[in-house]
Amino acid sequence: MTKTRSLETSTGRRLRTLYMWGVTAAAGATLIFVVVNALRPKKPETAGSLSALPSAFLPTVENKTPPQAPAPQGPVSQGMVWIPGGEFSMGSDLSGEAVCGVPGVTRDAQPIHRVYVDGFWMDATDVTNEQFARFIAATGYVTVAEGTPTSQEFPGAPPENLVAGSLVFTPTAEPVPLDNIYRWWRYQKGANWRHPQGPASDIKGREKYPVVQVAYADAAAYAKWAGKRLPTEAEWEFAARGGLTGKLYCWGDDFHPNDKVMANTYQGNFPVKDTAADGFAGLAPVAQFPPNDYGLYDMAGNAWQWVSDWYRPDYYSELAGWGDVARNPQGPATPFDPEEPAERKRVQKGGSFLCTDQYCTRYMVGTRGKGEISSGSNHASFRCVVSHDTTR
Ligand SMILES: [Ca+2]
Repeated sequence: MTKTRSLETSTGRRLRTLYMWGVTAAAGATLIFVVVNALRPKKPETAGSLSALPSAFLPTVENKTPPQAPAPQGPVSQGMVWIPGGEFSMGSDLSGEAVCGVPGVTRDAQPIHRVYVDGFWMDATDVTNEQFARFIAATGYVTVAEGTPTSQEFPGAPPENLVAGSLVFTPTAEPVPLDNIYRWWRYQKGANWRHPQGPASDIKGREKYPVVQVAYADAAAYAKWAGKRLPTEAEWEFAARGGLTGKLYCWGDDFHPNDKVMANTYQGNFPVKDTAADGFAGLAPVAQFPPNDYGLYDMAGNAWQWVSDWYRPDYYSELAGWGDVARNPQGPATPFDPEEPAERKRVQKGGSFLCTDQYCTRYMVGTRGKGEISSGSNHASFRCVVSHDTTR
């Protein structure tokens, strides 16, 4: 089970399976073994050492071609911003890894490799609860977390355990070893986008918060309804870098430039007490911090964002191995996470309000997260894009 490395990604199906079988408490030895193993820095799976691979960031070269049509107007009025596309260096280098409290966590974002993406339009913020509510009202769509798991999905599970729900972060009462995510994640009956923490919670007054508890299929369904699509990982990272070259964060190399807070992350002793020194304990409404140079908000922290690429930790090595610029990469053909070979995962980007330098640090712009596709959680959301060509 991956879980420590993917603390900030949705991990639900496996957790759900454990819950269904009522063996959560017994997950013990195997889980810890796997998690500890996951924490151990690993050699890359491709031939050669990381140090032998190209690792320099080369300048971002933006396209000069302006958009051929105004920003698209769909069933949601949210503003989209123009991302010019162009050529850039993608990934995270060893200096980025050194910032992270858990060595090896960012290894799947190496090596740095050269990528080109076409220009496109992108939502300036994550999709909000009020926007998602419009989609639900218009279509009657039922999200994955609202559906009752079936005995076909979970053969052998006791019927009383086949209940709808999703993953919810729960602070611990006191400091705990960071080797088992089940200490702070739980499967919560009745948790879904309308009740992000479970039935006792709701989204009244949270209209401008990112929608959470969305599985990949939910995000993709929304995007289709809105006449948009989910970004590729390369598009997302080009956009997040805002035209800058090789910076640690969307805004530069200083996490707090001039003592300014730039993103909603976690302060304090994880996972006991978030001190909210940045103004927010838990999720924040969208656009509470400065946008990047393309006008995009919250491309670091607050909520993870689904992108359309399947997850494989060796994908960057594959692209780098081509020895040429990867043009509009769409991700690997199939998913594979050696830490959880049976799970099908898509990439998530940006980190969340749970990211901390104690642990995951994946609010760094070149890093990667991953999420099992049928799982939502209360710290994962998404935003959409529209291709250049479709706006003509
Ligand atoms: Ca915070």
